[in-house]
Amino acid sequence: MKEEILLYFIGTAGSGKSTLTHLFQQWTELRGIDSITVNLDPGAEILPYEPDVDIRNWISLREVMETHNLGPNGAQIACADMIALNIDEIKESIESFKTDYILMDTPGQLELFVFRESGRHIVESLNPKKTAIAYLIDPVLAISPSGFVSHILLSLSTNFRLGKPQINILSKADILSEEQIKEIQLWSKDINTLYNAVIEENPSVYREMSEELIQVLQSFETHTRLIPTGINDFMGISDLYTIIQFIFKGGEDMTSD
Ligand SMILES: Nc1nc2c(ncn2[C@@H]2O[C@H](COP(=O)(O)OP(=O)(O)OP(=O)(O)O)[C@@H](O)[C@H]2O)c(=O)[nH]1
Ligand SMILES: [Mg+2]
Repeated sequence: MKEEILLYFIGTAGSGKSTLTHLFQQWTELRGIDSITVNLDPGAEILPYEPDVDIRNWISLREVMETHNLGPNGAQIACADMIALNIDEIKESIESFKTDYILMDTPGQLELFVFRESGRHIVESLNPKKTAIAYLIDPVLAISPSGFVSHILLSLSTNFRLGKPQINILSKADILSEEQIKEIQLWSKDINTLYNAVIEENPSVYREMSEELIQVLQSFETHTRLIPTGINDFMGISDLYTIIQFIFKGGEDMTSD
């Protein structure tokens, strides 16, 4: 029996979704765990991996732009809805692979997948009970305390919309120093440190609003923990894998099957 766990990589544009999809696949391959990759980005021009299922076989951003005389943003919206319309065929194609991990690389613009109905429809149409979300936090955007808080709020919105187990990832952590990683992790673990850092960053702007925002984060404390990942030596991938195994199998490791 294959696990057939769907793992969606979601994050802001350029946060490293496609790279992490590829890294996770390489990591599973090295450990003899079956996985496939699914590209859900109709506008992807170059991917670091060869997708097993590719939305571009059904929908092409360029074609939609030309046929409907749309600019790139309008065409992305049209494409997002077209993916949902083709979901039965996509599902059939995914199910033809009997595999343990189905790695779903989502489109660059997070809002297309998270805020439009089509993204939720896709998640609910494929195996929703075996679905987890890897939410990528781009360190370029999370290096300041206010940037970090904003990103965590976006992660919470994603969780609110999709309602699936979600793991926060600090992607591209190899571009940060060890001190920077520790500092961001401290913000994620200790709400008071985060609050003080936000106030220190800009007291006049943040003093009033931060208290309430931090209270919101405090009540969702588990969503503020995060795993640093990076391209060097599969940084963080085994931690991510362990958490997913824990979510679906209570911690049982498939490599020991
Ligand atoms: N140093 C470093 N660079 C990374 C890492 N992951 C991604 N990048 C770089 O960041 C850029 C964006 O990476 P992608 O994997 O294409 O990000 P994405 O989220 O799929 O991008 P879109 O689909 O266009 O939104 C590329 O130049 C990658 O080489 C990482 O772990 N470390
Ligand atoms: Mg991508």
